[in-house]
Amino acid sequence: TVQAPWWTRAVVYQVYPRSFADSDGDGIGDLGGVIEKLDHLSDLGVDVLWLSPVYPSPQDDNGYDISDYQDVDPLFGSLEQLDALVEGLHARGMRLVMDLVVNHTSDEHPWFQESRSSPDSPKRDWYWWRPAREGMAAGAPGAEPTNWESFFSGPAWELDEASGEYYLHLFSRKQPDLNWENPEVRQAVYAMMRWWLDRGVDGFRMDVINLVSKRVEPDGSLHDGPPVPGTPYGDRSPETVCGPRIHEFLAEMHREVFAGRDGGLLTVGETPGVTVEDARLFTDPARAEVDMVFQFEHVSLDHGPGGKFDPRPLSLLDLKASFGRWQAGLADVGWNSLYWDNHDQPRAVSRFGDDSPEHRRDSACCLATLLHLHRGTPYVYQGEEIGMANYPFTSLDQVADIESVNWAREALAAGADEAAVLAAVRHSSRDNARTPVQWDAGPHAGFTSGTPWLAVNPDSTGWNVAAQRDDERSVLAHHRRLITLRHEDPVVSLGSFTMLLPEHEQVYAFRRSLGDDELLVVCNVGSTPVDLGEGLPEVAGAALVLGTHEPADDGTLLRPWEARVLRPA
Ligand code: TEU
Repeated sequence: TVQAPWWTRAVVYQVYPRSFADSDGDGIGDLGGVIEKLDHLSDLGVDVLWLSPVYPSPQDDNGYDISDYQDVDPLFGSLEQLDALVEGLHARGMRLVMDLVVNHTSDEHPWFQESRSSPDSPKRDWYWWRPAREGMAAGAPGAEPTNWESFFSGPAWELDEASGEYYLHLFSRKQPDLNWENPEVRQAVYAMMRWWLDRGVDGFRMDVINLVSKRVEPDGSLHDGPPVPGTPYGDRSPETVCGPRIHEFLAEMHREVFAGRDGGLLTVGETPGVTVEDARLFTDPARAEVDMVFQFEHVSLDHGPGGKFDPRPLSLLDLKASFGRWQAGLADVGWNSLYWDNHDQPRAVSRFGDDSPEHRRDSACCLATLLHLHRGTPYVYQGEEIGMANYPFTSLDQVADIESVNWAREALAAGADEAAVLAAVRHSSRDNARTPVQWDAGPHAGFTSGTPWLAVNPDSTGWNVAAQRDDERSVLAHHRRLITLRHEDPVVSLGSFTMLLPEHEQVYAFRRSLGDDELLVVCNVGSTPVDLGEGLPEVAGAALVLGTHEPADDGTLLRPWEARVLRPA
């Protein structure tokens, strides 16, 4: 039998460096700050650090707009500090995964500058340049080459006055899309990746990697998407998500970059819009593409018809049906990654839990238990391990993220009510995840000695790492126990998954089995008690392996947000 890969037992921790820890007092987190906090990560027990981008960047999208792939932005430190970070992690038995953002560069990257310089530039074809729509004057409303909307509001095409042509940017206009159809582009990306691996990093989290293959005709034409009601745009997804050459490109990348290197590496593709069927292909080891992908289904269930800024309540039945399908779909082939939070999502305890003082600790622990006991590799986003919550924004001026800022501007311009716009931003903004990590109860939560670039959550006096470090009942201690359990118990890492009580409106329950061994997980996903009654007879008499409420009751009554991991008698 083949030995299971190391990452089936691993837990990954994401650092968003701008908001993690500031070592030089400029109010922006940096590599020095990450290095100072490495013991926090080893105490927590995580195996891998995924570092969001630290490369030179104009910071239009907080570093996801890269102007040099092979250096570190002075804002964050230096290449020497990056080397020191790798060394510090390796010395503690952890690995470093870098963010790889190659669907697009910054418009200030020399490749784009050269591409833009002239239609005859040898790099013109490294990006997506297209003339205005046939029969229309460049710059006229609706003359964009296709009807796609950008992720950050407005059309996905920007007119370059000098040449009269448009370039494609699925994200901000300062993030032009690279043309992966051009083999020179792909080889330049692979060479850059090899350079980082040779330097000692242990893998990549690949930003929107399933968008790199667009559906393009042999003559170079791209297609409009079907109209999106209530907007002037068409749906770009069928034209850009998991395009015709995506598996070819990832297999090529694997051959060119990863083949022949040792098995200590980790690759995870960020793949919005991916289906279970696509994910099986991406993560089937026999196909050699990537180890796992981030899917977005469970974090879209509370989006209304108007998208993420039009939220609706989450239905637990939908959540269970979704996770259940992903667990089943990748049971025999492929692998799941498991997450609630990252730098793009509102805080899980506020979104899926209950962040009122009464239930915050318990719901944060319950959600963590639920996630970490699934089959797959769990990802913990900075601050999640202490139950950090959404920020109580009271004004749009407090928001910095380009996605929220652009969306709010457009909504207000279209006549939306200001209070409603603020409420949507408060609920859904990515800045909820980007407020500084709360290290202690001191000024600016110990994040910086200067003025933080984004305000610290006022709840930091009560909710911080220092207050939780030695408290066995804390959210932090609970995460430590969950991580240890995954390391030590093969049922957690490798056991099969069976959903139980799929129709129960408040209980999330499942079984994990490996050989003769079995774990039963029962979670009360609600702020009122619930009695399991006759629903799961195995609960009575089962031994508690790990729970949110100890000492546990061995009856069938679950307290609000109580989660139990049980070993049936
Ligand atoms: O995100 C891609 C993505 O699909 C979304 O999560 C998106 O950012 C947005 O939140 C949609 O509502 C990745 C990065 O994680 C994100 O921070 C970047 O802004 C984006 O790509 C562009 O690089």
